Amino acid sequence: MNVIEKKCGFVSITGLPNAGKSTLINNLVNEKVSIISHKVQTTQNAIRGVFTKSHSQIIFTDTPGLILPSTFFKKQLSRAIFNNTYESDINLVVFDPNRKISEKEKEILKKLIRTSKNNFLIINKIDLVKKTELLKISKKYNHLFDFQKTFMISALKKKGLNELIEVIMSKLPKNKWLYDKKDKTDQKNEFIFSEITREKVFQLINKEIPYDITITTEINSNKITQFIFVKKTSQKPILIGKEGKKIKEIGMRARRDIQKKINRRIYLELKVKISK
Ligand SMILES: Nc1nc2c(ncn2[C@@H]2O[C@H](COP(=O)(O)OP(=O)(O)O)[C@@H](O)[C@H]2O)c(=O)[nH]1
Ligand SMILES: [Mg+2]
Repeated sequence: MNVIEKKCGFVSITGLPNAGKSTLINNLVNEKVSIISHKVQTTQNAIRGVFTKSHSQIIFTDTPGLILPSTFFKKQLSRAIFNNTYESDINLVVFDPNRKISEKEKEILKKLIRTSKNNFLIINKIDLVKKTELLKISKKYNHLFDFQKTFMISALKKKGLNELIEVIMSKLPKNKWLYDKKDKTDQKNEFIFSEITREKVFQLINKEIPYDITITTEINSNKITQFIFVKKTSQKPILIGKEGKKIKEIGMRARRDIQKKINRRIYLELKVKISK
């Protein structure tokens, strides 16, 4: 009998904040599993996105951007990223070629790359940078760090993603699949809906709201209620806006994305609360 053995592996997506990691995971698995923002540190938990094709399954994990571990919270976050990549089969290190890296960041990246196996250099946002510049950057980073392969992609424009998937698939270990063929993530709808609304808050409100707002979601058939918890009383009117315009716009955009995700109409109610 001719049985094709299944392959399955873990691929972590790492790099500095704003490099395009979340955009990449969403476009690799063709579904919004992680939220995008120009604001740094929006991805708080390690988020999984699953890609399955013929006999191969790739489990991607999006991580919060690497940050200099200055506070206890950041130290924990940073440790979580390192643990995650340590267990991965491949580590994609994503760079924004428009951004210079500091000496401290260089050290952190070196440590990350040293403790991970199969590191791939991913130069993202090639739609914004000249080819000659990209080659220079590739040379520089390959000299600085120990990469097995280099890819130049645009996560946003979906350029170079198929090639990346092909190479990853060729390196997957023989393993049982962990997810069903049709699964794209292991997150519950409640979590995904909260993340969608969090993304809209960041899109519509700039500096006044910190990234550590909490959103909870309750689903009651077609009625969804979300509580947005802010830390300070002063943040509440900012979220609500003049005559409730801000919160209305947040709700409209979130509802649109949620409906697209589950393919049916819903009623969305948002409530802003001060967390104790
Ligand atoms: N022009 C361009 N922008 C991108 C690309 N990939 C990501 N971005 C933008 O970069 C910003 C940060 O993206 P995000 O995925 O949240 O980065 P993360 O912090 O690494 O997860 C967003 O505004 C994205 O739209 C790309 O390939 N080209
Ligand atoms: Mg992100």
